[in-house]
Amino acid sequence: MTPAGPFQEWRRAVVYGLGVSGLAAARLLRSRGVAVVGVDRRPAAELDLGELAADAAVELELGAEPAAVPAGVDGVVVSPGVPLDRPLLADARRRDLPVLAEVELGFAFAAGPVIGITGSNGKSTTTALTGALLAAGGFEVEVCGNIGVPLSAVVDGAPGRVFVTELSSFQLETVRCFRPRAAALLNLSVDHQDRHAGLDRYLDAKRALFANQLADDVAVLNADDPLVAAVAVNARRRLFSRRRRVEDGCYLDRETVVEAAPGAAPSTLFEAADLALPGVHNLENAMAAALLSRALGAQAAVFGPALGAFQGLPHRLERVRELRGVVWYDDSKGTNLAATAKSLEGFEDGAVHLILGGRHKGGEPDQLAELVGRKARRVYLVGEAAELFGAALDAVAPCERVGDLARAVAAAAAQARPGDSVLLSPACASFDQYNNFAERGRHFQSLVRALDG
Ligand code: UMA
Repeated sequence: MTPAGPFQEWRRAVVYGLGVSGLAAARLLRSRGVAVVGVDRRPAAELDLGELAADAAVELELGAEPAAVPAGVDGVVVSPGVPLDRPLLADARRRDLPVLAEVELGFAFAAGPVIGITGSNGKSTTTALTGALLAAGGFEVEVCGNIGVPLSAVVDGAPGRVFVTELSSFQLETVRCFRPRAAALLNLSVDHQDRHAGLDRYLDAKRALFANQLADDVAVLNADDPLVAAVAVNARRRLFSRRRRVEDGCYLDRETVVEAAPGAAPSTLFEAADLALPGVHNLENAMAAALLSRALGAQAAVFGPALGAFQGLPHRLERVRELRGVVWYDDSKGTNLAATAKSLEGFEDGAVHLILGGRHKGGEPDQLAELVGRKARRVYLVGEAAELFGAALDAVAPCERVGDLARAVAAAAAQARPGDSVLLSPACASFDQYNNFAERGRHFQSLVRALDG
């Protein structure tokens, strides 16, 4: 197919960052005959280049990032984790070369409707939920984007599939033609300020999701979040609210989520009790997912059963097992202080055995002190940040420096009593002891499953 946007003119492109998204972008470009200059600060030994390493039309600049764009390049595809102030990107802008997100490239080749989902919290769950609702409605679906599988990696294949794409603010910073058929902004709170230098820049990135939509597209917005409700859109604006009726969108009426549309009688989308996932934030996520699915024509009758069957994503407050009255939870995705605080809030006071630590990502661990003091019966500290967290929390709860997950699981199993919960929600990255949060979560689950019944 002929790509939308600038790519049809490209003969040679820089792909900046050769992680998951850069590799997918490089492969998509190569499959369309575009030569690639792959740039990454990591050496080849740390990358998984596969067949690209032997491709004569792929040049590699590895181990150090060049400060200037090589001659004869038509544009740059940038990975979300590469900050836009890197010298090579500044040089590209100086020369008026396009610097485009990997999702922008993927979008240009997508032969089916694209749904875009962003927000500060709940993006991955809403993306997966939307995929589940559409699949229940009979659609062929690809669930992709920031959730883990790049859009560029799934666009080749049968036409007519729906691409349900999670978008981070990093990805949205460098979109240009990206036009989702339906898009949702779930909520906004201060996040990623290390990268965006101020809330305005962060909001601008989030707003970019709607910038290319036209009147026949759909924009789904959270009416209960003032910053989100104030976002201006060209598309049909559909609101979701737990607190008040809306004219176009959906709202909670006692325990029923009702759809409203101008000129149509209100009708039931689903019941709050249909959801398997706990918490009001998941009700909001489900409302957004239902409106996005309706935008593609899914029938509401399938929503209740699909929401009941959706058990959530791995490593996000995932219930692993109950053993002798103690419930074990894997929240390995809780990689910063705010995420761990949010997870802890849902637990009963004084009944949590909390496993914390790993590689510290910033912020003051004593932000957690009040909550840990209230919720935790005991804390088990692992990884590089054990001492940092211990110093902040020793005064509020008994803290054991156990070092690693195997010892944390053994210690918690010895201490926990019926009615308690054991929660791995580390508030830290995993990279000191694991390749990523998923590997850490899988290791935790295997240790917990191996405990004697
Ligand atoms: N690199 C450089 N120079 C730099 C920075 C990075 O060369 O200055 C290189 C690194 O050495 C590495 C590559 O760039 O080889 C990494 O690129 P990346 O950080 O963009 O990571 P990917 O592997 O491409 O994964 C990205 C997303 N990562 C980030 O946004 C940081 C993944 O989201 C996403 O799942 C994947 O694309 C597929 O779309 C992860 C994430 O943490 C889960 N997202 C953040 C979040 O959810 O909060 C935004």
